[in-house]
Amino acid sequence: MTNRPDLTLGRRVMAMIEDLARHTDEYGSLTRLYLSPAHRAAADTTLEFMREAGLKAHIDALGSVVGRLDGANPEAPALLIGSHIDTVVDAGRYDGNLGVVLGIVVAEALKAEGLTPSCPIEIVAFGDEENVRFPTNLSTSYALAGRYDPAWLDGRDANGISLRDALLEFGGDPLGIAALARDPARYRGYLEVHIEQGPQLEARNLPVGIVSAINGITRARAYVIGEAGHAGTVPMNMRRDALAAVAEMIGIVERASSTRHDTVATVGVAQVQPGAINVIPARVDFTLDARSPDDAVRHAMVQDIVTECEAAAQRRGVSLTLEPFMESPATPMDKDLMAQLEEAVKSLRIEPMRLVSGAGHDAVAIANLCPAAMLFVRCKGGISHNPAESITLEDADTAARVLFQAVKRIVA
Ligand code: HGY
Ligand code: MN
Ligand code: MN
Repeated sequence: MTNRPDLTLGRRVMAMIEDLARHTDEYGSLTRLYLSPAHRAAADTTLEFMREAGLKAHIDALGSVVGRLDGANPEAPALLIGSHIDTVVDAGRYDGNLGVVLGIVVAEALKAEGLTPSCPIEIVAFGDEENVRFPTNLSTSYALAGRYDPAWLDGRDANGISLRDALLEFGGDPLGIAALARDPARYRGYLEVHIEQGPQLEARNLPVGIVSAINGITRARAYVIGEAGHAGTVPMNMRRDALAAVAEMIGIVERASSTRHDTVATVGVAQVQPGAINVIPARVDFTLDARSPDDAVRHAMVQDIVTECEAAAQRRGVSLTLEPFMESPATPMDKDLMAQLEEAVKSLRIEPMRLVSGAGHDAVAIANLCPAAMLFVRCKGGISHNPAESITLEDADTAARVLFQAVKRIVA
């Protein structure tokens, strides 16, 4: 395959993406949370895709779909390619799914070109990258890196269902998790292709880019407790209004992040109790998601946010409880694999741009198993975690051809 202007690969990618997008837990939108019925259906479809591509495929103890092409020397260290098929709530269809489909399409293209890779190629569709349902963090990819925390099995979703019970319901096997850990000596590297979920490639009019590092993340749950009261009778200076306090705290979060370089922080969830138009809010539960490519900067920003929010709570006579529950380190990508991606990009006469990933990815976990690198694909308006998320057929085709060239360089 040299330049295939006929967009064959792109069409195959888009068709598989559409097939997967049918699997949702919410009619009318795309929501596919870890171990849900839609995740099971999407895993079964991915299994079919992998087998049709000639891969030996199975669904592992944690629900990840794993396909393997043995290659000329099945004992040689394998190349791992993957991403995730779980989604956020009311999601776009490319986040995660694109990287899994591209791996499978490249495996098909190798076969179509009669190319046998020198080593095994393993393609994985992870299931818990978004960490939306359970208080976990990249649990299915950390399992491959031998870093699954058994305590994650006791985590519960909003309906009180434990990850363990959901896993059993899905057809998974809590007792089979330890055996998922891969031997680092048997893996030469990991490639993940993912939509950029940001505006930089589009601004530079580039279809793809090479990721240099992935942001570190701190996530916390918080709640503020004030006092319910009659909205009509309690004077403003005598209130302990939990929502007014959180409004001030959200301003603190915004200032702490926008006054630093390359940092972001978000309050994505806020639940007000009792939630009546004529009652002064008694309690607000909210979340914090704070990120930076530099761990020391991130920790300093979170500390400032906590200190200033505690002072605001004191002034307002409300209580603040803030519990960090997830830490993900800033993760530099592997220089050699980045160079391979760069050569592949240049072989298609595309300018190789490097950029930091603001979003977290399974590559953060897999970087604990073997060298990892990522290729970003332009998405319209940088929009993601939104049903308006979109890529063009041409960019899907370009991403497939770049990945094909990179894989050929690595496993030739
Ligand atoms: O939140 C993230 O960065 C990723 O999309 N899960
Ligand atoms: Mn993703
Ligand atoms: Mn995502």
